Amino acid sequence: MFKKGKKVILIRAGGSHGRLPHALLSLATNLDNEVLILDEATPGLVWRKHRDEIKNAICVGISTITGTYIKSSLEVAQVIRSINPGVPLIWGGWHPSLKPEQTLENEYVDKVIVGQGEQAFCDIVESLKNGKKTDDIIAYEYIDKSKFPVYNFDLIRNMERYIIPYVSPRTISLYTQQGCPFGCKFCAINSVYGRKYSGWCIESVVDLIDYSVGRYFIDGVHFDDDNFFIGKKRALEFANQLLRSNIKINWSSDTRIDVLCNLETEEWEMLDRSGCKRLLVGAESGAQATLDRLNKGITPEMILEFGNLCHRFNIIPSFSMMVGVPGETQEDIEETFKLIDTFREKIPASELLLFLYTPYPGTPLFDLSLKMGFEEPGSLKDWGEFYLDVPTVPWIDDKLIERIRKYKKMFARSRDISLKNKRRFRIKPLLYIHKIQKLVSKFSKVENKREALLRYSKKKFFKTK
Ligand code: B12
Ligand code: SF4
Repeated sequence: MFKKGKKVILIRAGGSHGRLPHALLSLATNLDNEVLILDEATPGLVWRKHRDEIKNAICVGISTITGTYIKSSLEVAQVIRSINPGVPLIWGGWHPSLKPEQTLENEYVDKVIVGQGEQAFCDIVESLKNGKKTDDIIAYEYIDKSKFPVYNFDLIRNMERYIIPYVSPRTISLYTQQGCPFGCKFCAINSVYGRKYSGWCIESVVDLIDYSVGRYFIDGVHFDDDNFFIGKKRALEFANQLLRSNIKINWSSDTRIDVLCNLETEEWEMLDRSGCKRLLVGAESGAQATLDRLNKGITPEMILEFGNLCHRFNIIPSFSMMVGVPGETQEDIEETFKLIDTFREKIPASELLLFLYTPYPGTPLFDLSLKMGFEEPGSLKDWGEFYLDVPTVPWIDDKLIERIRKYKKMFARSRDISLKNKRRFRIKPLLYIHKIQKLVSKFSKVENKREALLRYSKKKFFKTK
């Protein structure tokens, strides 16, 4: 049996770009055990300071995506092992889900969880506590996300570091929906989640935002969701509830051009009024042939129409595009640069995220890339050297890389969407007490509710004075 005080440690290594460690928060909120979240993005994080907790840990969960995050995760795993050689290291997240067998071969990996980890991780921790054996690779069926509680932010320390600096002075990221029914051929999502998708109900999302406005004084939310507008009804319901609850925030999200082009004028107006300030879309290419290769289901004309609609309703269109897609001709690439020039000319508020095509495992274009001469990294360690700005495929040359660099400089990567008038966030104390009571009982699983209530109110009143 484990001694009291033993914790489950959850780690995200590498940078965060201000994003909340959504995976770790979701795992931690759903666990009954005491959890310590160690996010390497925390300035000044010193592993040695957590020596005792690491020495006594039940297990350590490590989350990673493909690329340099793996390198950082392996470095951290090494540190953990040097402190506690026997602690089980359980890996999860996109890369381990896409390459479970190869991940398991690494000496710093004891178990791999494929896909959603909330329930599987709970079960592993229980098994470890009871000394029961489990498989080394564990994959559960996709579980409806609305079955999991929304994040308990109290599980992370110092929320301030998750305020996305380049989006707005006080914007946080949320992840409220998982999975996507579309089938873009460069995207790994289907190979992990099938085409299933689900999310928290909008009421919980709005509650969490309301809570974060009161507690952390945020004035913006960015949705890291796979596709916030998948259910257009859900997204519009969100806008509507923000307006009805009179919550004044600005917000932005990822979405699809075809869905947005089908919105009615009144629906666009509602987005505008609710504080929608940026929509990030996978425009991908200016060439129809490439859009078809990627199975995007859009045309260059729709991309421009979307940009114009954003312009009309005061929303920043943020275009994510790529060049070097397998099979692309020089003419196709020229079409993309031409379209980017048009954004600059006609939609000056546009933002551009321009990428080199990179093959990710589990995607249909990955297999095609292999056939076209791409050499797949042979181990988990080698996947850690898979850099974004270095071409990974033989058909991308230095000239193209140079051109991308030049174009990137011409666009603002991210504009400020902050609310200028912070005074709106002053909250009436009496109303607020009632609200905190409701929210504390909802979110505070780990600490004495009365104490938490007092702590929150003190902080609140201190700041609003
Ligand atoms: C936010 C985000 C970022 C952020 C922050 C990343 C970070 N370190 O947290 C930033 C902006 C930095 C980023 C950058 C990039 N990203 Co990104 N990003 C995302 C996004 C939108 C959300 C990630 C997230 O927090 N998800 C929410 C959590 C709840 O889901 P989750 O991570 O999948 O976790 C679940 C399971 O995986 C599992 N799990 C996860 N970790 C663990 C750990 C344990 C122990 C266990 C048991 C289970 C477990 O359980 C969780 C709960 O269900 C995802 C899309 C997505 N659906 O996840 C893309 C995604 C992860 N990104 C992707 C890509 C490609 C990139 C970029 C290359 C994009 C680009 N072209 O610039 C860069 C990579 C930069 C680099 N250095 O290599 C791909 C990754 C594919 C892959 N093979 O890894 C994704 C999946 C997008 C996609 N649809 O293809 N990204
Ligand atoms: S790229 Fe976006 S729309 Fe396409 S499958 Fe992936 S998440 Fe869905």
